[in-house]
Amino acid sequence: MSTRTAVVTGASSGIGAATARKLAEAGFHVVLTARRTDRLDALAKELTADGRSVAVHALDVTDRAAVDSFAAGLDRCDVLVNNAGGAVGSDPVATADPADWRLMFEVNVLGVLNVTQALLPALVASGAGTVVVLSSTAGLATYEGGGGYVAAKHGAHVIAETLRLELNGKPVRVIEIAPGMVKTDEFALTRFRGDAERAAAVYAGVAEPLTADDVADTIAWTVGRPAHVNVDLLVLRPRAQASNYKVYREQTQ
Ligand code: 8X3
Repeated sequence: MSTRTAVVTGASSGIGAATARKLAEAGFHVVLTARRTDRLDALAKELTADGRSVAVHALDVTDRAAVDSFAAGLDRCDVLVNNAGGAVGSDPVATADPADWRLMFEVNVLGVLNVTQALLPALVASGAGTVVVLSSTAGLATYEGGGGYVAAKHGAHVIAETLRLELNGKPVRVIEIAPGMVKTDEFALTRFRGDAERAAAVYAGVAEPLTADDVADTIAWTVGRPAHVNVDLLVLRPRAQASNYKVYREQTQ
């Protein structure tokens, strides 16, 4: 029997890369996917040197034909981690650019749909499949300026909820992970279109925002539960964040 295989989307950085590491450490053969293969290659080299089993596949989750051909080439799939996603812009609904919204819907909603649909037959065939959907606390409650991202993450949340109902009776569980404030190299920077000052302000005075490792550790824990145990939805935030709005910030001067 071949090794259990986990596919991670958006594995080139942040939560995706950290999750790939944890699952490889847990003994999975991990298929690292993302658009930026140079980063995947570097991660694969590091993991291989540590004796882990990994493969790299360039993948844009919004490209359905590419997703289908990726799925057709996979020997097996036991775990799918739908991690690829992100926020672009922080404009109010009244003035937001529909192009930003389209982009966020493409990656956060249709990306999850594309990859999940394509890998579902293999996940069912595994006899004990797991679909992880990385949503966000933005998928459960809204905030001003969240607009398109909040709407898209609500979409991801609804995919997880609906899929769980539809798969009832099949050997596939659906786990939703909803992180709050996570400090990664890219999330806030992308949201603010490269404005490093605005990106840094998100975390200003917050003693310990979550790290990508914190989230990856949680994902690996849920995936590691026995197959009959389904962690439906797990919300995690740093202690300093009591809600999307209420964040404790230490005075810096
Ligand atoms: C990221 C959390 O609060 O920036 O998914 O929307 S938040």
